Amino acid sequence: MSDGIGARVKRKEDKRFITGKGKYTDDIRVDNQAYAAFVRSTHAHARVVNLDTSAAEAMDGVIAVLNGHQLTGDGIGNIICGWAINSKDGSPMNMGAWSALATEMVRYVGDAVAVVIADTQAQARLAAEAVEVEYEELPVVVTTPDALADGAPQIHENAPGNLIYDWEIGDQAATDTAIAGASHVTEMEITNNRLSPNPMEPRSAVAIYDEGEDHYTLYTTSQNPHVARLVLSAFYNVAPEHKLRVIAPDVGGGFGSKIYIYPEEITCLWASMKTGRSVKWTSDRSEAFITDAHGRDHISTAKMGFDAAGRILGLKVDTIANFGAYMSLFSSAVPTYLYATLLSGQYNISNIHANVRAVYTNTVPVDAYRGAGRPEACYLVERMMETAAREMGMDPAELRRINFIQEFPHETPVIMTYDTGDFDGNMDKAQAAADVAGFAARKAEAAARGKLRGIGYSAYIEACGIAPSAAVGSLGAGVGLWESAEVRVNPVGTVEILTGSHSHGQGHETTFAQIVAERFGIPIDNVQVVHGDTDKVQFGMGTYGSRSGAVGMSAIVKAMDKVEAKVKKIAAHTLEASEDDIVIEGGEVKVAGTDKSMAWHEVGLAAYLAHNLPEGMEPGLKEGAFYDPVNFTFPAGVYIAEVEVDPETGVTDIVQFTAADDFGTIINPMIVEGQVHGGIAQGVGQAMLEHAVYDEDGQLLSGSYMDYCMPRADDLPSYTLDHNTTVCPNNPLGMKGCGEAGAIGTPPAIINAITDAIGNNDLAMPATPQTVWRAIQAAKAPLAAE
Ligand code: MCN
Repeated sequence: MSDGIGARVKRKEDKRFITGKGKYTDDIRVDNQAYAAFVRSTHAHARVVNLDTSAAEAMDGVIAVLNGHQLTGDGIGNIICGWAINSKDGSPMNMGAWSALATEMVRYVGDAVAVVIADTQAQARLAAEAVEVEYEELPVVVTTPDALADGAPQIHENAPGNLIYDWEIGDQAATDTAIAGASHVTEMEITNNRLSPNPMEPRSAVAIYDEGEDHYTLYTTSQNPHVARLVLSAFYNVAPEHKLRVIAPDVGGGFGSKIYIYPEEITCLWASMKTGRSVKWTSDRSEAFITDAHGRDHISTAKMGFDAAGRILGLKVDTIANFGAYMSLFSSAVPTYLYATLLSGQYNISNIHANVRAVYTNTVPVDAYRGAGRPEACYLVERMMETAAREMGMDPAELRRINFIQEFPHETPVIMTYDTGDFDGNMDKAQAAADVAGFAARKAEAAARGKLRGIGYSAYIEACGIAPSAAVGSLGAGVGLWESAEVRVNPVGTVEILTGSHSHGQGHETTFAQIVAERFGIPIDNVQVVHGDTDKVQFGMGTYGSRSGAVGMSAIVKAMDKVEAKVKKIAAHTLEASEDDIVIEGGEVKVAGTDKSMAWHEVGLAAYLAHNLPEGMEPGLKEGAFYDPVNFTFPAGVYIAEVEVDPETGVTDIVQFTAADDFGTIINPMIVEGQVHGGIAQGVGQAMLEHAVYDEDGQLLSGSYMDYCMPRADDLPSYTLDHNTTVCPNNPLGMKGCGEAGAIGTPPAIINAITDAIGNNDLAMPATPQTVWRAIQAAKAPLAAE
């Protein structure tokens, strides 16, 4: 099938995107449109003493200036919501309340204290500047270690010492014993730098309250509109679920930052009801820097013990995760279930113990960003492996091979059961594609040009397909993240797929159509994928955790199974054959081994002509399914970076980058390669360029593209990609997720390559020229002292 599984079909959706015909939230124009502008705290921690809105209210075009007292007075938007994680002593996590508009206190620069609704965006923004807020400044805490220091400023009353939880996984005593008996122990302090997500389309919301119907509609830049509807109604009390429609139209990237329900959506819905106007808010880039949830921001210490042959005996990790000023929806799960459960990496490690403390600081909330916890785990494990190899005088690839898990399923001591993999095979492919054998010659040639050339590995593994109900239930969280689908065959044989997944750059309109084209033998253009609207799709969990292939497409397969069963019954009845002899092939429904057949569209029509149907069969051809995975999927791969560093300036070029990934069955290799390319670019950004930096007063210093450096084309090499396939046994298509791999595997490969080049393992991300230069000088210092 030319458009089916494995075909490099060009993305159907790109025609509208590249011709400027995409319809994003900010493109929505509705009657009675007004605009919102938020008044935001300029202090990182302060008491709100007085709010004077009189001047703003008198300005041209201003409809209302609304504050947090009015909002909470209406019983709305006091956010206390998060994935429940208990501390190791059994106590529940300490969650501070987050009002969508602050009342008494502000806790980070950007915290909203009021909203102006006006006829135009310019009028709203101007009036927001005229709102006078009197603050009483309070002491500020910004960094992760400072948050836990004795006497640190208290950010939420009910989180003593700013501690949200103190959680552990694994066997501490066994791990300590294993490491104590090791012949070599590698110890490191590892920081995972804070990142700003930067999707191309900033967040936006259009809220429409229909007083006649007492009904709300919200257009929003969401990765999971159904979850948004549920949370907005069940937790924030904005509107009853059946009176709220959430539509996420075209969304220009999210990378995790559009999973949560933000204060702006709550406020716009409420403001629409209050003012009787439709309310639109669109963030600009400056606002995005200080309000979009940041990512990463971990500080860890780790010890890895090895026996004399290089086999890992134990890994002990202590991590502090900075959650910013408030907990957002999934933040609690990121450094626990998504991070600590992957600390075994690709290795057979009998003893692992991880302790994770989560803390509040006066910074923007931190939550999932592409990879969410898994890049942090991979970075820690892969930096440890490379450093250990150097310390033990071993080849880093060989050390990895000695420890690779060989047999599957494999249960790790941090509760994951890896289903399949071929880690040696990935390494073979990566080493061949990167021409590792020729590295020494390339290094010598670079040295002759005055450049330091280094090579670095990363063998990443990821748990995708979030999340099987059974696994989530066993971890104490009440809700699994299955997915739903509906397959509708129209009387003319065209097919509509309604899915709970949401595409915001991943090409679902193409890949989802490909599996239908393959199964029913129809052209891909006869398949329409419908998503992102709670009025059209009954329920869905949305897109994150590289789940749409393994979970969302599996739900479609399940629904197609039911459609196929009915199609066979109809064809058997019409063609007077046994159902068991009916096959669907090349757009026809045939009796195997005969010339009897019906065209696909004829069966479609027959399904709606009730008088022709088998006795008792209901008319129509529409089936739905919910798919709950039995396990995560475990994509894995080996990435190899080669860099050249200028020792005079620290300027680093990535001269070669090789990625060998195992994503199980690949539906569309072109889309998968695009996903990997994008992920690597973000990984390069984290490793070498990006850093969200606060000063000691809690002001974001990197709040614009003048200071926050995004990867540009000339920062990126031309990648060499290869694939190794072990089919996932736990979903019907055999797929593993690909959407985050690049962002997970890349940072350690790059830092391992730079540290190899400069001969100093102590190098923090982002490896800017200055950081690299300093590390080169530090490596020289002992020599200079001699
Ligand atoms: N696919 C495939 N074969 C596989 C695996 C996937 O052909 N073996 C296809 C899928 O059908 C889908 C795409 O590749 O079209 C990505 O699938 P998957 O790995 O299941 O990931 P999701 O669709 O669930 O996307 C989520 C993932 C995440 S978690 C982040 S973050 C991310 C990412 O995707 N954010 C993105 N990629 C992004 N790409 C863009 N352009 N914008 C974002 O915000």
